[in-house]
Amino acid sequence: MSKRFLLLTLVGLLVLSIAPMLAVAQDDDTITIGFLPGVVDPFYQVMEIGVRQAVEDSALPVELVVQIPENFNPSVQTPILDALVARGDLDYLIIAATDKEQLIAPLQAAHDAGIEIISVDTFIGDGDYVNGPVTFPLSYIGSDNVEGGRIAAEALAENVGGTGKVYIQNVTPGISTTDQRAQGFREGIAEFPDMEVVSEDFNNDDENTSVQQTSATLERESDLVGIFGTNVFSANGAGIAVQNAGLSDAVDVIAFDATTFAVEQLRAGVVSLVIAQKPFDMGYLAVQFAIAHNQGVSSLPKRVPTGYAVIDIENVDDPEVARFIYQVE
Ligand code: T6T
Repeated sequence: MSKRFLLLTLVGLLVLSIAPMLAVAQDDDTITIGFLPGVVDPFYQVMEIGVRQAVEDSALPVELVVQIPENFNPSVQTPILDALVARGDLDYLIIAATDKEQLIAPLQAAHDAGIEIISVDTFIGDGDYVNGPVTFPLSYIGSDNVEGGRIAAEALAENVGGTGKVYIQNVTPGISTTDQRAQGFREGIAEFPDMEVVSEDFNNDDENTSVQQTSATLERESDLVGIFGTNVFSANGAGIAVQNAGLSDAVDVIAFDATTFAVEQLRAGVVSLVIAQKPFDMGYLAVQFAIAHNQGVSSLPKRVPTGYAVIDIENVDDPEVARFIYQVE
């Protein structure tokens, strides 16, 4: 055997023996992040754009696993979460929990399996990840929803001259965000002695249900002056019902979430205020938090409120405001 052949054989054997180690080393460097939002809607679609942009901008290798539930429901979201944990490769999970109590145990199990949890949009427990009953998630990045409800109440009260009956079109009890929006709204309306919240309905995140419930309320409460729609489908349905009843001049609608449909209704005079959240920022920051944590940053804030853009007919064409409309195309 020639010396040259012997040398090549030895190098070949060496490469073969360390190749698996090299592969493992490469895998270990990749940060694997799961993204599990609440449902398919324009709000979470924009959040996903933010998530993907942050992954693209990352100087470090990131693998992203996205799973989107068909319905906004903990019994749909939990098995998807369990399956993500069962993959065994996630380092981080960015999740909008669809129920503040029911998702605690499955997320605790994910955390026990070694996955770091970042809450976006919604929280679990009471959302206080420093002193509250649930502290294991790394952070809660999302709107201040009590404040959002108060913004809605103050605008509505001003529009109707501080007097009259109002109605809340809501999603499902137990969702942290929409519970807090209704709470903030009720607190805001309570400051006006001549105003009253006559009722609140829950549409289970279904626009048609929102239309039906709002239409029934409009028939029952002939002197209703305003409606707060607490999210995309609640607000869409409320607006459609008011429009169908020909009551756009008599009933003021405040829409939470800046879909293009809500903005159309603003221009049509059905909706008077559109409250835009910042889902892109939520998604982008969440990925950056995961990467920072992976790199050893140990003092990430446990709560990051992302703020609002409040859109009305006066400012809807201002590019600095219009950029917060949820554009998904
Ligand atoms: O309003 C958002 C989100 O903040 C909420 O938690 C659930 O509903 C939306 O996704 C809008 O449909």
